[in-house]
Amino acid sequence: MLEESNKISRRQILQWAGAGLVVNVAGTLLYDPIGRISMPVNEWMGALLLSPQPTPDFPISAIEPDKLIVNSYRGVPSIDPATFKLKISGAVTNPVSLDLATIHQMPLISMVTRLVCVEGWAAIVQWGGVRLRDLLTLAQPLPTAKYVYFKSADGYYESWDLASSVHPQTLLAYQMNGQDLPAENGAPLRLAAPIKLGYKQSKWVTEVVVTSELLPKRGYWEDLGYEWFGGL
Ligand SMILES: Nc1nc2c(c(=O)[nH]1)N[C@H]1C(S)=C(S)[C@@H](COP(=O)(O)O)O[C@H]1N2
Ligand SMILES: [Mo]
Repeated sequence: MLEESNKISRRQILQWAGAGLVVNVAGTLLYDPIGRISMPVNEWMGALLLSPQPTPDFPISAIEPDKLIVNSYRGVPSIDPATFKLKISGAVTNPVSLDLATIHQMPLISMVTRLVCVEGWAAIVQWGGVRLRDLLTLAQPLPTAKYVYFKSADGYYESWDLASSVHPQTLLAYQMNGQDLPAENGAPLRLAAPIKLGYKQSKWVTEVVVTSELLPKRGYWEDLGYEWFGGL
């Protein structure tokens, strides 16, 4: 499964190399074919190149359905999957609005990872969904892209750094423990990633907005005092 992402970034690196661009590990363009040191830091390419190693999967037999506690700050919003569209906009060259049929045609990634809530519980969960990086690639973030905002149908909101957003195990999931994602766990689409705490993993995501700046409203719990990065 993880082969796919390596292919994407390898292909992209080859394209950049073919264009004569030399990029260092931080994603700074060192020189262009004419030899000028010309371009500013390219956050999007840098994030793809620097994307951290995947964390190991648990075996499917390790899932803990009974340990997963539904944690929603204000109940379950109603969403009609037939008319649902995921919007990706902001600092991108190609804003998109995708229906669920389109998203379900994209490569389906499965992973078995641990969800950790700061309230003192954790559960090993199997998630199936699309990589956020594949969705972002469709929208083509601008070179200045640095953060990704998520808006949810219940009014919840979150912001992530770009590197975590393009991690190969950062999914917009639509399956959980081998079934369609239940409404209370965020259907039709929720964030799932083993690299961030539970509160970073927005359920009922309707909009993804790429930005170059961290905006004053950083996240529902963060604005009430929780730490922003929320890494694991
Ligand atoms: N939209 C939305 N997403 C959310 C929340 C929420 O209240 N609303 N709660 C967060 C918290 S604190 C946790 S621990 C996880 C819990 O996911 P679960 O309800 O599927 O167990 O969802 C996160 N995502
Ligand atoms: Mo949580």
